[in-house]
Amino acid sequence: MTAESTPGLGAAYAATASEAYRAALAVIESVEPRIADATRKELADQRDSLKLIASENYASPAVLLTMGTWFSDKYAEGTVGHRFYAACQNVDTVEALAAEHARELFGAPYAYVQPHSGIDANLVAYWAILATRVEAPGLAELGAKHINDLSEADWEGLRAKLGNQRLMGMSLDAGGHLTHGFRPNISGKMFHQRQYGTNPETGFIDYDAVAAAVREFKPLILVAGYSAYPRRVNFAKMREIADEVGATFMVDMAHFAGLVAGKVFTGDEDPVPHAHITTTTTHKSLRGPRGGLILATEEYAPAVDKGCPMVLGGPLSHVMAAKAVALAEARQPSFREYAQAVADNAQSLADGFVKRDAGLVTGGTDNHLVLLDVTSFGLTGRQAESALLDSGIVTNRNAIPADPNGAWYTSGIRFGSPALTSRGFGADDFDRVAELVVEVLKNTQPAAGPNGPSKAKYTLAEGTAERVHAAAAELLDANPLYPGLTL
Ligand code: DSN
Repeated sequence: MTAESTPGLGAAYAATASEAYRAALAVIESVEPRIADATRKELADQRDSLKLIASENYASPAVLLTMGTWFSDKYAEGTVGHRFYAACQNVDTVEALAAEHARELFGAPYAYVQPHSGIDANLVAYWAILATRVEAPGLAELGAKHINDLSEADWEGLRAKLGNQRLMGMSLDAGGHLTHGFRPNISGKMFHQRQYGTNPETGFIDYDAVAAAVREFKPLILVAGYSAYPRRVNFAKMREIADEVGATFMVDMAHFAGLVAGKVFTGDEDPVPHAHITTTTTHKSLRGPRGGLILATEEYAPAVDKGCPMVLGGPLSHVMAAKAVALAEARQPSFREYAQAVADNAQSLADGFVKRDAGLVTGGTDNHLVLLDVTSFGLTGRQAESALLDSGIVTNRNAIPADPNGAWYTSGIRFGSPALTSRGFGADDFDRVAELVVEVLKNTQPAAGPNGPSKAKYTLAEGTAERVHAAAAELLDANPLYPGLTL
């Protein structure tokens, strides 16, 4: 796998893209030179660092350029063929194409491409489920067609029912996402919530324990999916668990959508045939523009279709256009090679840590991410993240199950393979990355602050940052980002 064979990222369009970016930056420069400057610096920084944030990637120039057009200037509330604004014929073309690519790519009966982010997608999904499972039957019971026809008292009764439903998702420290019912998030406030964790011994999902918790709590919605769980999920089994109590089964595949699109996750590991609703972002392993996407069964499609203006502000038509381009790229056969390389490279990174005695949550990975327990180096996640950044390695600190340092300082560092795989990094390169990470962490010591021990302060042995920077530069030079693109 090289950047050349990664759809849209090779040098084929480098000359044209260079011209386009040079012209765009000259126009920006004439209005606000500091923004042009920051834009150039951002490319340089992304080119010059080992980007290992599991939720990030590099979109192709075709995807990026698609976002900079006049579609940004158009209001288009509503959906294809049913807008609250006039003159949406070209937005209709864009939205219909993006949805068609999404349906074909994921084999879903229905796709909604308007969500601005993953959180928005989850909120639209929750409200679509509430509308389908609570509001519609409530209206039928009251013999009304529309909520505007209800008396004040009946409306208050229905509102109370909407606000009295149950949601169960994976807990944040086990690797779930904020929007899966974490109390401080709106999802934890909208619903009565309970969370399932992982087996404290192994770190893996214990399906029998999930089934027992679901039987006891009887949620309206069971959510699967994760942001920091380094293992695959059996979605067929999760659907059976949901069916037992009549729960709607929702999967948030934001992190691993690229592995689903690239057919690395198939059968029981492909959420789309098993979930009633599947949500995702489009910018992580799927390698599209920053945004969200929802796939649904026919039963939930009409309610999801009302996402804007029910939950969402006006659709970002320029981003929907870029989603269409990215989804077209993901439908190319070479995207499957990319997705397989993402999984193989994460495996190589995990093996590289294990053979160097670094502790991993669950002992390894079989998806695109690795969760390193940095207590084995005597560090907090915050100290490790900062020392790695000093050495040109960009990661993010992350809680581990039952984290003794809480969600701010944490005890873990999360690594992902999607971005560097897009640059063409292979298994040997990822082993070298593991070596460099371990070198930094072994040379990092916790330090005291003015008031005693600190969870943030650290010292890095002299020369480490320079040595690791130089070694990282060799890897980066061998696998250039946007080869041939010059500003
Ligand atoms: N920010 C995403 C992540 O890093 O996993 C989830 O919201």
